[in-house]
Amino acid sequence: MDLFASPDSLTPIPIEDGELAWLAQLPLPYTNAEVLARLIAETPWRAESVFVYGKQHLQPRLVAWYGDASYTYSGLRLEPLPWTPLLATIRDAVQDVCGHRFNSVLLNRYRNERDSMGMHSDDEPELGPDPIIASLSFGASRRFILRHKRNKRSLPLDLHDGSLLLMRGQTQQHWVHGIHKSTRPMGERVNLTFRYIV
Ligand SMILES: O=C(O)CCC(=O)C(=O)O
Ligand SMILES: [Mn+2]
Repeated sequence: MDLFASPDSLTPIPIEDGELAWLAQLPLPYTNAEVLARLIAETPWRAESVFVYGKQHLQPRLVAWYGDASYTYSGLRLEPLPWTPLLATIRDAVQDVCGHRFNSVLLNRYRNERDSMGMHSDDEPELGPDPIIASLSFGASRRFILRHKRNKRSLPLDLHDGSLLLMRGQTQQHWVHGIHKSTRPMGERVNLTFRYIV
């Protein structure tokens, strides 16, 4: 079955050298506002330092890592927290829509417009070749930029409250993505990227 062809689920976003699909609102047994408030309140958020080009930096966002396996990200080893009932419910809803299983989730909390994520690919060896990554957003809309590694073409996507973006196929091989800082005041946003650690 081609899950990308089902009209009541994900809509494909055509891009070269990759596969993207999108759903405006993931069906959940809670409102988006309830999920955002609970994720902010219940998560042991961490401000992590990472090594980039041999220098230590504090990441401009807060993070938490949940799941069944540890993960190395920009030289940072993250030991997972056990799934909470809320995160397990969300994971199951994401799995139903994507037709794919996930065993880990990285939570990123962007406190305001000054928080960001640098351009990168989710291509760590633990993710295996052609990883499938489901990105779910709550709270303030932020612009997610995809940029093709070779021809530098860029695709901006506004990821709004409750939306789900699926990246799969060769997307991580050929594209980088990230969230820029903004000068316009913005509220809190929490993004969850569901992954499968091999
Ligand atoms: O916050 C986002 O939308 C992007 C998150 C992301 O790229 C990541 O966690 O690897
Ligand atoms: Mn990413």
